[in-house]
Amino acid sequence: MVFQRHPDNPLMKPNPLNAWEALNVFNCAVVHHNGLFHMLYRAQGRDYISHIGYAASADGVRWNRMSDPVLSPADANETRGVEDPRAVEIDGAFYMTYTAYSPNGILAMIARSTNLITWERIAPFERDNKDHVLFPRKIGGRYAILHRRPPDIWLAYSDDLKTWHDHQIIMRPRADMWDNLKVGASGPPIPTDAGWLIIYHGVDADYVYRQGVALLDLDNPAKVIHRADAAVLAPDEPWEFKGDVPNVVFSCANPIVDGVIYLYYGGADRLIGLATAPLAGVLDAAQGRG
Ligand code: BMA
Repeated sequence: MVFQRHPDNPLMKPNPLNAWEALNVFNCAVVHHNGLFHMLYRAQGRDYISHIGYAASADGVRWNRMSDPVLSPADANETRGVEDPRAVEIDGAFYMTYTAYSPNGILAMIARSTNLITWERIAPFERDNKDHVLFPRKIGGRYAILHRRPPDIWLAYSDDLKTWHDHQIIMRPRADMWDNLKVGASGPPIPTDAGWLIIYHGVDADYVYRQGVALLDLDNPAKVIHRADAAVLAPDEPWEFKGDVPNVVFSCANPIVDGVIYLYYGGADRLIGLATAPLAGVLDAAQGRG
């Protein structure tokens, strides 16, 4: 596999002292900003309602957690939780995409912050949609987003983060492969000279969640330059096979520090782990080399 697991995995476990994060801590956003790693992580208590917690780290491995969540259910669309945060910095502000969950179903949301702690909801993105993640810079003067109308990964554009245009499918599940059931974006697309490197999750008919890579055109990310055949991370450790939902490695974060991709992921919807790989090696995989 292209990514190597950190020897200290799992890096974060549920905290029985806080009811809201006593059962599961898993899918997380991570932003590296001004020399510090900032994590926003999905946590569940025994009521299975998801909140989003905050943690900071100097090395990306040892984390200092805030005792209260930074985002909790706030309205009728969020009564069952706020899930799966992904975060980017665009023009000096931070944007978090997350999924609101309630008896009404799921609703993809967008929020904004200037300090990563206090979040203001901007607007819903779309109902029955999730796995949405903003590109870290505008493309052709517009905001761009990857999103998921099941079972495919879509692309869309906006001038104001409220109204979205030019929706188009960019990647579908592939028959007879590890991503044959559904696909969704992982962390934010990574700009490189060769194109946008994207990490995504694929699900197979046995509901195993793996991570894969592809390369999109820089100016027109609807154009997939290459998509690697093989997964770059797949469940392999006991805590990835068994937890709340079995056989899951699910990532919402891939910050780059000193040329290394830090792939943070939830293992079996219960714990948080880290796998790393040199950017150059992942780019080779995404281009079908090496
Ligand atoms: C997806 C999301 C993730 C979760 C995964 C595996 O649909 O809800 O939050 O990690 O399923 O259960």
